[in-house]
Amino acid sequence: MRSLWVLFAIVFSLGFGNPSFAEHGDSKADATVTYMPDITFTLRTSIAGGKLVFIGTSGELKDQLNPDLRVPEGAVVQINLVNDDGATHDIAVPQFHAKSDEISSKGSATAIVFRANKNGTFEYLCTLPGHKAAGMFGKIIVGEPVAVDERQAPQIAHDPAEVGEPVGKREPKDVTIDLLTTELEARLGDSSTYRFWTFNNKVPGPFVRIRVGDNVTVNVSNAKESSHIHSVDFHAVTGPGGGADVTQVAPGQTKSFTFKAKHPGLFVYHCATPMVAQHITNGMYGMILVEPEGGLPPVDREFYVMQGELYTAETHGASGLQEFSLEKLLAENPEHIMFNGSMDALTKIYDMKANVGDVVRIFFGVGGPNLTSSVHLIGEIFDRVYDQASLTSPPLTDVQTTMVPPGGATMVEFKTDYPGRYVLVDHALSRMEKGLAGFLTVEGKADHSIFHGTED
Ligand SMILES: [Cu+2]
Repeated sequence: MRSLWVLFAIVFSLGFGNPSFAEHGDSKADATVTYMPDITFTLRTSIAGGKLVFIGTSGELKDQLNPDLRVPEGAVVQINLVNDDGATHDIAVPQFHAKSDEISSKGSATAIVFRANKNGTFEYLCTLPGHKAAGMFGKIIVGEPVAVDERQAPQIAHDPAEVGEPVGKREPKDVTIDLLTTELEARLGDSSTYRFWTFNNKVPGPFVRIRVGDNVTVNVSNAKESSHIHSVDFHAVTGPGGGADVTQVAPGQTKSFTFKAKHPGLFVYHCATPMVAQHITNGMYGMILVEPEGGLPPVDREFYVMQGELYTAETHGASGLQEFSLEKLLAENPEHIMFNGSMDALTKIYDMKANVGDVVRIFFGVGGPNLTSSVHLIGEIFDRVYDQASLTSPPLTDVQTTMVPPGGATMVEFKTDYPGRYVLVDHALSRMEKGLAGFLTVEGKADHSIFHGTED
């Protein structure tokens, strides 16, 4: 049925109260199609409050600016557009391949018709240059939001408890890191998906743990199903491009390099194929811990957390497959900001757990690509902050909030003293509204000398 409608944008001049349409030379359309739409909306163009807008003309939508258009899944939808301001406009719903003619004179009209054949939230807009930015866009909501079925939408969020094996007291040795770059549609939120690009099907990629002095061979394989070249730049590498110069890997191929880990520290790695910011935002980042001689001191719990942004055409909270927006990436205006790859990764999918009295260590990095994080754990104070992830400098002590730039990291440690739920945030707290939060649940006995409410 899709072929009957999705490329079937019909344009007409007037009289859309009782439309009768001719075919318009689309070879994919069925020549015998006649129809009545299941649902019709009429919008007019206008200038309101200095912005360009679509305005509803009848029923509940009357006089609403850029109204939400709600339709059942599978419905044939007609949107009429009447020019009411005398400027040139059109209307389009790109995800259903529907786009009208341009209309210029006041009173002229056009229309699009398409079948809303997938559930989700999509955009309608005027495609004339600058008009969307000036305000001409709204939402078309198809069906009820559906929960994303995990069998159809794999989970890419990285488990924060998967931190690899501490190196301990061993001598330097040869180590091999195998990275597979992939592109897959996966769960973004409960009712949304995104086409992520990953290392080893997780965001962030694997937490790599080696010792200073190790000779490390990195093999980067690009899945044959990929559509793009990928690569890797390890910030722990001394050498051209951190490895990216020699690992631009085409789909189905493998490239390798070997480096000596000269500096201990916690380092970010990421894909470095143009447009690098796009590869990073799509999920291609992770961290490598180069432990100092003798290894890091043991602690009770270790967690691996990375912050990243997604730039989608649809607004935060929309359902369905969310599409990448280059415009928003270049404006550094993300719709989603997340720990460990997807919405709710550290609030619903994984819970960081500890017991009262545990010493907890968090390896925290920012994939970004753009936002600096002001890392804060609500209700806790970091006993030690290894600022800028320098493991060879003495740590800062007794820190509330610490800053981590894109492509940077920190290591924080603290002893848990009191049970409860502690929330990891970026203290630029507007970002919490875009998904940025993680729970650390501490269990055990409450010591009321440390904290108590009036009812305790
Ligand atoms: Cu890439």
